[in-house]
Amino acid sequence: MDRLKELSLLVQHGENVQAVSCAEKLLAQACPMEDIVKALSDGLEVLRNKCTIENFQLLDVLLATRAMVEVVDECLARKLQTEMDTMADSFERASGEAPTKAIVIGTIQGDIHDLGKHIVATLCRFKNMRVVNLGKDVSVDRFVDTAIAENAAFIGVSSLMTVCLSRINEIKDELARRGHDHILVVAGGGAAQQSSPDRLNVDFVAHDAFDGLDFFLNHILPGPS
Ligand code: B12
Repeated sequence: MDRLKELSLLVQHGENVQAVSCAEKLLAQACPMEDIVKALSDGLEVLRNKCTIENFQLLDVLLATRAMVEVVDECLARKLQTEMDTMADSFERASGEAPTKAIVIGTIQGDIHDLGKHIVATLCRFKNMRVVNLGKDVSVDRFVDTAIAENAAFIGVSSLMTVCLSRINEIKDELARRGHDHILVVAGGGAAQQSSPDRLNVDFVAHDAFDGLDFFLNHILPGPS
């Protein structure tokens, strides 16, 4: 069987140990990280019908969730760390100091899904961004207060729950009201992806974690934090 397909199935069945070992083999074969993240997402996508208001098979979904998080933390993060360590010497020599640009990231109020956001936070951290992770169920005020206090360049907001989307619209207005509308707002997650930047009143809607990362990296200007 195709190894990426195997990884999806292992995650779907909550086989955490085997999923980690399968992902390690994929990385050893130089499989792109984008393909691994897609396989993880596909594994959870299949559980959609076990996670409805009427049919909530919590154990199955949580076991799959655990398998996905372990692959991200034990395989992808470790691989990114190794790449960073390899680059560190030459980078420090070239620039004198590590660059940091802050992103404040969280899941919008009312929504407790945080796996996608966790992947984005992991990728950003290993791209030398300073990540302030507010967790889940985060109010608009908390996003805005923290972004201003941290002198952040970006707010990354995740939403998988359609009913929570309307709150995202308020972030940019609240930033503008406080004179900080230079902070760029990027939305992501299954529900946000169904919408548009205009409808969500954000600067960008990311279709996956790498799409978001590209936006951040393309909009990082030199300067403090
Ligand atoms: C896992 C899961 C859960 C877990 C969450 C565990 C956790 N720690 O996150 C648990 C069991 C807790 C859960 C609970 C519920 N869930 Co649920 N859940 C899912 C499931 C199966 C997978 C979601 C997931 O993590 N996918 C994998 C990640 C990696 O994908 P992702 O989030 O899309 O992220 C990727 C991109 O979107 C992007 N991204 C995400 N966020 C961001 C942010 C930024 C800034 C950027 C740049 C990119 C980005 O990066 C990621 C990698 O590319 C989905 C079905 C689905 N496939 O979406 C339902 C789903 C999201 N759940 C759903 C529902 C209804 C619920 C419950 C209400 C069920 C209930 N009976 O109570 C509760 C929610 C309670 C609440 N208030 O939030 C619905 C939502 C429907 C809707 N559109 O409103 C879905 C879609 C299932 C369905 N019925 O269709 N759920």
